[in-house]
Amino acid sequence: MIGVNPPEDSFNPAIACENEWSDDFLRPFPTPPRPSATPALAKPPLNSRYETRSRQDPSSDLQSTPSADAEIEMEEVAIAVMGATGSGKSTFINTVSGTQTLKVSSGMRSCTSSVQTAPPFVLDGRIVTLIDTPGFDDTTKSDTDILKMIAHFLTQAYQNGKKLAGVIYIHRISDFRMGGISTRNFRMFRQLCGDSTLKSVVILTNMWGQVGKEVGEAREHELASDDLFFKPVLDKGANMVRHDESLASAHRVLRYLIHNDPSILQIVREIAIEKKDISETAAGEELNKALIEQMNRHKKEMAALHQEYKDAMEAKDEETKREIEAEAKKLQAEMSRIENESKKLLSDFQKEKGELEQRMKETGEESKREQQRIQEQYRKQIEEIERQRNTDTNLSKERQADFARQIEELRRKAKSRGWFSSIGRAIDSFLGLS
Ligand SMILES: Nc1nc2c(ncn2[C@@H]2O[C@H](COP(=O)(O)OP(=O)(O)OP(=O)(O)O)[C@@H](O)[C@H]2O)c(=O)[nH]1
Ligand SMILES: [Mg+2]
Repeated sequence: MIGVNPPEDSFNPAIACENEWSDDFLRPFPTPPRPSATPALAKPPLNSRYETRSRQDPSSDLQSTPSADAEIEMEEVAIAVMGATGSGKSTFINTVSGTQTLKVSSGMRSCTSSVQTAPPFVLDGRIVTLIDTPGFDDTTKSDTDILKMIAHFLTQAYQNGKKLAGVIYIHRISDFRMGGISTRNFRMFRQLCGDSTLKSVVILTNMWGQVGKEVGEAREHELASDDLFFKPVLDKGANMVRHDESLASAHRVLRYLIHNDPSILQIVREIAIEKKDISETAAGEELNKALIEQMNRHKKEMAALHQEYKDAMEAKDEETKREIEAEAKKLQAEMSRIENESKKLLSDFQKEKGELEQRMKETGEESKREQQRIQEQYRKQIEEIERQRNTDTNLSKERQADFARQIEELRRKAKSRGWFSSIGRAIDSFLGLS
């Protein structure tokens, strides 16, 4: 198996035809585990079965509107979404969380420059929070800053008992080739995750509408079978899944992960358990390697410029001299930037982490009071809806369902004001990045 096709012996065409995902686009892919009737308790194995939800029962397992009792039992899980700038991370999260909370880019500049979350939503009996992360090729922040932000966020989440069910890595199938930036992003991603958590990784390919079917499939095959691209992670248990922009497709992707046991990513293990500094982590070393490579390249370029300058002097070519001087200035600035990045990477991350925790403790009380105030507002709104519901004794089924939905929505909003929504901002302001 190359990670994109279902094992032949488990493929059941009859089931696939009953399924609303049985169109040509989705057929070649393994369907994630069927949600259990008691989702909070049962954990079906990954990829073990094919989806059998029939058209007669379309709402059976999509975003549910659980009763208050059911909500108490629901497990909360978080999933991190990573990938290059402009790959569609925020769009995917907005689609699946049913909000427009996260800004989506409209041009070449990076849009998401800090780690942030969308309001949680319910899927298959889990309360799911998706974590949006900036790509390592961000146009406004350095790779060191991005690495630190992600490392702080995930470490704090782990230490505060937040369960990470997995990671989605988004790749545009429309990309003509896996260029330098994509490769660098993916290398960093690998070092953040490590090998032992790859079963909790989904490589999501999107933007299928931008390429012809045959071209897309050929690229997908290459990505899945080349050692330079996704093959090594697929061999170690990651899944590669197509996303067609629809909500059903996004849910399908999430079902690969939400029933997983919590994963501890390599970066979190290294920092929170092994007490390493960021420069000693695999991701830190990878970044440092990239910085050294860049620096060496620029040194060679600078040496070549020196030679050209000498030649221009001998030839008394003033115009070329000026051009070379301008180019050398730019190169020098870039070399200084790399040097700064390197220094920042060597800064004492564990000390920084301790200070961040202290800062969060100090502001904790204040944000708790703010959260209580907001939750009180939501509680009052819920009471008002319940009062309306109880006043009218002849409510139609549709109206009752509508009230239940409104109540669930308010509960969801109240929850979204929780820990996740403030941690990203706290890290940004602590690192002086906001
Ligand atoms: N056709 C198509 N366009 C998409 C899809 N996902 C995102 N886009 C478009 O791609 C652009 C970038 O999307 P974003 O969601 O901002 O990407 P991002 O990965 O969050 O980008 P950064 O925040 O800059 O890292 C936007 O113009 C989106 O409308 C998709 O699945 N199909
Ligand atoms: Mg974004």
